[in-house]
Amino acid sequence: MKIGIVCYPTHGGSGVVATELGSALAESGHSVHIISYAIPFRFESFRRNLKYHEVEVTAYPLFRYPPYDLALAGTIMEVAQQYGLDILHAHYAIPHAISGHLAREMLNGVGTNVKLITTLHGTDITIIGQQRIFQPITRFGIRTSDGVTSVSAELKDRVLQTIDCGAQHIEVIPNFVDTERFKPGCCKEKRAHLAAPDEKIVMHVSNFREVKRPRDVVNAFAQATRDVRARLVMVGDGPEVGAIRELVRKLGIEERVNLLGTYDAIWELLPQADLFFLPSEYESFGLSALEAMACGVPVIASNTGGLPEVVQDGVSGRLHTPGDIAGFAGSIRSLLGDDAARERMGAAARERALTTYRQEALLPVWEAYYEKILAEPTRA
Ligand code: GMT
Repeated sequence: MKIGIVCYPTHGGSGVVATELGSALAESGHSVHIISYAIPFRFESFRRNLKYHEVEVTAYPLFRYPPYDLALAGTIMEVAQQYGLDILHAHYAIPHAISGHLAREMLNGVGTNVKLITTLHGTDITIIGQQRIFQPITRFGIRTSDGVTSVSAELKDRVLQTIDCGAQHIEVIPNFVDTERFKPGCCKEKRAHLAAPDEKIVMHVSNFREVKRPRDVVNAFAQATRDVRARLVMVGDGPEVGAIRELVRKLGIEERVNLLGTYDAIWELLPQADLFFLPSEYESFGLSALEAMACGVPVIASNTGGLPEVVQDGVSGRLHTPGDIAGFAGSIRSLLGDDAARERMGAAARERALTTYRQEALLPVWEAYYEKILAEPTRA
């Protein structure tokens, strides 16, 4: 198949999922075209069948807001025509589904019949889709897509509650993980750079937005480890970083917290962790938790959104209500002090990643879904 994939290039789960799906499809022989406004951070260039097309957004004095959505629609149209795309897979409803729809409309009658599939990743529904002005356009993007997928069952239910679009129109296809790259025991030499040999490592990876509740990460860690040799490793960057630095200083735990900033090869760091901690307000899925699980690391996370579908409470980790600092601290403390329980949960986490979320198992699911949509009449 000839497949176009539209995504955000920035650090965030949707870009990772889109890029890794594109790479895996190219690897299995499809011709894949990634369309974005910058090279996505996990994009591996120089691969046969995998091309990157940049959306050029031109500034012009008349445009106070350069029309990215239109530049994207134009780029999609060009790529679809030049390479005869069968499928356009938009990751994120706004504006990607809308630009995809516009491109498909423009292509109508030019001999190219491209099918539009939209994958919903969560924030397109929970945050953007909830803003009054974006609601009708999100609904429109979903309704006019030939196929719509959701990364978790919880997100699908949420969409059905807010958007009248028909349950049969949305397929749940969970995110996958490359279990060859994300695996226990990788890159052991990195550990010495993160912590002393007798220190336990609690790791958090995110884009430090409020929805990730990074302050809760610090507060719960501080509460849990007052008399425990442990280090908090926080990876990523984002709007809350300044506040986190300040909080770490206020709590007097600077010596036990590493704020690493952005680190792309995250599969090198995750296996060094004793616990992974993600106390988000909401996660439609929680890809970083799955990546930690694939590395054999137990996860302490919140019990909202799609997280309980990924992390089984008491088996591969422990879940608590968002904001329950005492609950999170209790789990961190008890697991850091119980090597056997941590080992058991880590093994269960790896097993879950292998049995339910392995890239090789989910790639054929995507291929079958594309085939199904190709066989159906266009929705627009
Ligand atoms: O969570 C973020 O800040 C990024 C966001 C995105 O759109 O890239 O992630 C969403 O999509 C990921 C991949 O499907 C999911 O693993 C994340 O849970 C989801 N984030 C939220 O729902 C807050």
